[in-house]
Amino acid sequence: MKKNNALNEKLVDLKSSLPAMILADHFIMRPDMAERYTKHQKDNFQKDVAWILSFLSEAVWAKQPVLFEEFIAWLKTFLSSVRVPMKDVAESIELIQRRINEICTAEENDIINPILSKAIRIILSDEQIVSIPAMDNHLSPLAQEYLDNLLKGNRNSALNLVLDKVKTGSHVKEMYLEIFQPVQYEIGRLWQTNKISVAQEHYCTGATQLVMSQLYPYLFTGVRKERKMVTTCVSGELHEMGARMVTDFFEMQGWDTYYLGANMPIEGVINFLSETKPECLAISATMTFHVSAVEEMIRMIKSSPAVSADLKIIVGGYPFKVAGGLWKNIGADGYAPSAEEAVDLADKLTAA
Ligand code: B12
Repeated sequence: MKKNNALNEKLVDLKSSLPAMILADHFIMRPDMAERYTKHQKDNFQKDVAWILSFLSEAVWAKQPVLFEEFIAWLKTFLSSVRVPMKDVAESIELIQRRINEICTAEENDIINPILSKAIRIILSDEQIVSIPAMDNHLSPLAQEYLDNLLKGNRNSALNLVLDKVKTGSHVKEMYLEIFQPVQYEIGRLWQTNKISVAQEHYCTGATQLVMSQLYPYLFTGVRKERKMVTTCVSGELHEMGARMVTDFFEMQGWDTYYLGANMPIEGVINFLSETKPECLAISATMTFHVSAVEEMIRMIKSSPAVSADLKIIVGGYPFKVAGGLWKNIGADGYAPSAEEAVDLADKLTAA
C-alpha cells in the first residue's frame, strides 16, 4: 500500500505548534473564555487538539478515514458525559481545519477536508452514533456480580467467585470470555461515560490481572503442539490484557507461548524472535495512533536476516476491528477479532 507519508509527517509535526495556535484562535473568537480559562483548562484544550491530530494523522497515513470517524464518535460520547457543548467541539475542529488548510497544499487539503467535514457532521448530528467501546455490554449475572464486587473494592470476593467456578468444572476459557473480557469493556464504557473514576478503572484492571494469574495452573491442559508463539505490544502501547488473553488461549490449545506484554521496542522483539524461533508472532494494538508502529515492527522483522522467513505475523485489537483490511495493508499475514479465532488462524497459517 502506498501510504500518505508526507502528509502524515506534516500532521505529526503540527502537534508541537498547532495546539497553541488553535487555543489563541479560540480565544479570539470567544474573548470571554480567555478570561475564564484556568491554566489547567488551557493545557487540556491543547492536549485535546494534539490528540485529535494524532488520530487524524494515523487515519490519513493508513488511508482509513473510518479510524478517525470512530474516534470522533468516541470523543462525542466522552465529552458529552462531562457536558462539553458539541457546538464548541465542532468549532474547535473547524479552527483546526482552517489552520491545516493554510499550511497544507491543495492536494493535501483534498484528502483532509472530507475527513474533517464528516467529523463536524458527526459531532453536530442529533443521531446517536455509538463508538465500539461505548456499546452496551450485556453482562451475564455472574459477570455483573464479579464487576459489582470489584467496584465495591471486594477483590477477594471477585477472586473466589471465579475460583469456585473453575474448581467446580467451568473451563478457564469461559471465565475469560464471559467475565474478564466483557467486564473490561464495561469498565472502559463506565470510565468513558464518566460513571467511574480512572482510579476505579486501574483498581479493577489490576484485580482482574491478579485473578487471571491465579488461573495459571489451569492453563496447561490439552495436547502439546510442539509449536511456539510470541505475543507483544508495540512501543507506547500500554493495553496488555488483550495480548495476554490471546497468549493464554494459545497455551490452552497446546502451543508453547512467550508473552512479552506492553510497550516493547522493536530491537528487543527481533532479538527475542531470533533466539526462540517461534512459528507465529502476535502483535496487539489498542490505540489507533499505534498502527504505524505495528507496520514498522512488521516491516523491520520481515527484513531482518535474524528472523526466519517462515514466521507468520498476526495482528489484532481495536483499530483492526474498526478498519477491515487494515491488517493486510500493513503487511501482516492475518488478523483475528478474538483470542479463540486467533488460535484457529495461527493453526491454519502455520499448518505444514
Ligand atoms: C484497562 C484499560 C487501560 C489500562 C491498561 C492496563 C493494562 N495493564 O492493560 C491503562 C490505564 C494503562 C489504559 C490507558 C489508556 N487508555 Co485505556 N482502556 C482500558 C480498558 C478499560 C480495558 C482494556 C482491556 O483490558 N480489554 C480487554 C481485552 C481482553 O480486550 P481486547 O484488548 O479488545 O482484546 C481482544 C481482541 O481485541 C483480540 N486481540 C487483542 N490483541 C490481539 C492481538 C492479536 C494478534 C489477535 C489476533 C487478536 C487480538 O483478542 C482479545 C481477546 O479476545 C479499555 C476498554 C476497552 N473497550 O477495551 C480502555 C480503552 C482502550 N482505553 C482508552 C483510552 C482513551 C486510554 C488512554 C488514552 C487514557 C488516557 N487519557 O491516558 C490511555 C492510553 C495508554 C496507551 N498509551 O496505550 C479508550 C480508547 C478509546 C479510543 N478511541 O481509542 C478505551 C476504549 C476506554 C473507553 N471506553 O473509552 N487503559
